[in-house]
Amino acid sequence: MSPLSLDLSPDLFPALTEAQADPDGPGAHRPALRFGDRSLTYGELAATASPLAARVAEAGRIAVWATPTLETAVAVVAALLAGVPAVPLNPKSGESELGHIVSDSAPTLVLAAPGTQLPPALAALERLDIDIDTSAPTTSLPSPGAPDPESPALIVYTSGTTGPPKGAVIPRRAIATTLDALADAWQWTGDDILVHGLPLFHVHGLILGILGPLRRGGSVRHLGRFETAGVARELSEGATMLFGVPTMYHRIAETLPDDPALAKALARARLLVSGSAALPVHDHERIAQATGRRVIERYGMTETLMNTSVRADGEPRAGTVGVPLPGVELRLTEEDGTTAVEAYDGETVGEIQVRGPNLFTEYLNRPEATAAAFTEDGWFRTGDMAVRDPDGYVRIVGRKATDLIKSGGYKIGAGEIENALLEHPGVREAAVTGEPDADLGERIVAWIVPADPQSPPTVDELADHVARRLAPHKRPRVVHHLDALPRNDMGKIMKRALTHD
Ligand code: MCA
Ligand code: AMP
Repeated sequence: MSPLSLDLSPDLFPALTEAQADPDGPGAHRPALRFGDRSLTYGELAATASPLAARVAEAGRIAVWATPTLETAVAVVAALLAGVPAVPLNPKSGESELGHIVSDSAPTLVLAAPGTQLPPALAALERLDIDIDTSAPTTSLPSPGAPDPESPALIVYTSGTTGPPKGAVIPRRAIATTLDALADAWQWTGDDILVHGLPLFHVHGLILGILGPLRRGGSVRHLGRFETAGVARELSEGATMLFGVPTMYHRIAETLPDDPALAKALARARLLVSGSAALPVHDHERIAQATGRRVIERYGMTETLMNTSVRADGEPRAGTVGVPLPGVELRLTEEDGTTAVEAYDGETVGEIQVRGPNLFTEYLNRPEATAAAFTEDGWFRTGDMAVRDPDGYVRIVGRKATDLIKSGGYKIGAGEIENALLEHPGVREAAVTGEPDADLGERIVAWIVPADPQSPPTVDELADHVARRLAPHKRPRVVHHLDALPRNDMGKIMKRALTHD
């Protein structure tokens, strides 16, 4: 069989293409992916992903059971080689969330690691095992041709304030653009070795954390699950960059006083990057003090990929997300959502709006939601509120919607949890809020009016109920029982009045 020759335009993974074209060349022997004791070089990745790409090439859309494993990385690379859109599924998603995602995105196939048991919600889908066989001959695809840069690469589900999650359609162009902009900001090259333990069904872990190193021709070592010991080990064994959400850096900051090896390992890193939520200044300072290194923050969103970052050659100022990335237009707007705030004074607050080739194309099957997300002249409304320092550094100060909660770096809509709680027989009324949490950033709090005040459902019961229906990270951590929810004259729940004591 002839080797797979796909002219990706723009070629998402030049190092992979090169390894395919010259399987005996030095590029083919460079490390690409490592998960625990399993790893693939670029040549091996090409050998295992290209036959899989050929098998999925005719599928309209595929789902990937996105466990934190080598199989997930190979499946997503195969989908991208084939030009077939992939929907990464959270393997901890509950029945109701999975059911929604599958019916909304209508994949024709689900790819999963061999031996994985899939839940009933996926039973109707044809299953394809992701076999990692590096001895397989590379295969040519039936209809190669360069996939259109505007064509969908990934559909990533993200929560809104109300209703079930929406599928953000992310084109190939946005992935290439955002990764190249980050390469510029971070001086990220093929010599970098990234370490992280992020989940692989979101932008941070999958696009930045797996596709990022592959686009540069570098490598990634995934921890399987986040642990400070794994971070210390990899950074002391040659890894140069660490990606994490603030909860991970908080746990690092907590561990540092008793773990000199972790401090030493972090001190060796070229770049420590935090994102997905704000890293509190206290954690920034504790890490800087123990390691002599400053964590830098970048700011992004599922719909926009990355918008700003502190640059590797810039000043790492705690509490800011840096400056707009190359190619990203960023403005702050007044309350009306269209008048631009001109001030760079560190105090005038406006909503962040962005424009550029890093943006998604649409919410799948949701034209009204897509239209509402953009201004008439094409700015995407992020809902994040910020100020700009005189030198252009952006500081995020809050968000427009109080019904969006960021917990552990996951965005969670209060509405979907309220709906799930209302399906519990012991719940008559429910409201959900977020409250500050040193570890998670925010924790989910449920305020419920029990159906039977004599035997209200317990926090564990409601947490299990939400975890089973939606996902464990959406479970309430605290439950308050009330006789009635505070409502205004219109009957709307007044969440600001929900405070204990
Ligand atoms: C506990 N567990 C349960 C229950 N209670 N499972 C089922 N039912 C229950 N009632 C399980 C959990 O599943 C988990 O299992 C374990 O107990 C501990 O759970 P938890 O305390 O919730 O979390 P954690 O393991 O301590 O996780 C903290 C974390 C995690 C590692 C920081 O939150 C995380 O990975 N966050 C990353 C989020 C992220 O990548 N966001 C990016 C999206 P087990 O131990 O088996 O796991 S934002 C994005 O992409 C934009 C573009 C951006 O800017 O980056
Ligand atoms: P998601 O929709 O899950 O992709 O989350 C996107 C949201 O995460 C953004 O709208 C911000 O509110 C938040 N976010 C991401 N990075 C940062 C950061 N470095 N600092 C503060 N908030 C952030």
